[in-house]
Amino acid sequence: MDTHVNEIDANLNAAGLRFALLVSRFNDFITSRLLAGAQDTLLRHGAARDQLTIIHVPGAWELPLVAKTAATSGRFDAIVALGCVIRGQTTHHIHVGGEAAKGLAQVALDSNVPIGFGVLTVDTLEQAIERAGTKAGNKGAEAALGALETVNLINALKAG
Ligand code: INI
Repeated sequence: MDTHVNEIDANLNAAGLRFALLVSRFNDFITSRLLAGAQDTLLRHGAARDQLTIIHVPGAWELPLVAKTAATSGRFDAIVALGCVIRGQTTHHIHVGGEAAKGLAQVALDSNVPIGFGVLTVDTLEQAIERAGTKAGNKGAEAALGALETVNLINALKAG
């Protein structure tokens, strides 16, 4: 008997796709590197420069609301959310990081627009640097790749 397993494997072609890159000003020293990684990744996968829109937000706390506005605008196929939450003397960072993660997940589910999660939550500045283009890679680049694969996957699924 001739049986086969159906399989859908998305490509990583960014040509023709429109991306919003949301980047927090808070901890800009780190988030600017995450942005550079995300932008570079999308361009190297075929995105057109004029299809990338960089949107600056105050901090990780504001990412979900701005992501929701971008997602529901109809202007973007995918979003990449970039931020950096570093542990402080109080529990403030826990609330900021937790709400950013929860809010972004909710926005993606509600809007059907994929959101790459590039918000670092770390204990020290050194850990942030490690994840912003040094020994632990660049989480902005990873988030961009995640958003790209997901939008192509959703489009492939819809195409049947
Ligand atoms: N915003 C961040 O992006 N990272 C942080 O580490 C951070 N901490 O710890 O305070 C932070 N706070 C600012 C917050 O995101 C809002 O912009 C601010 O509260 C104004 O609403």
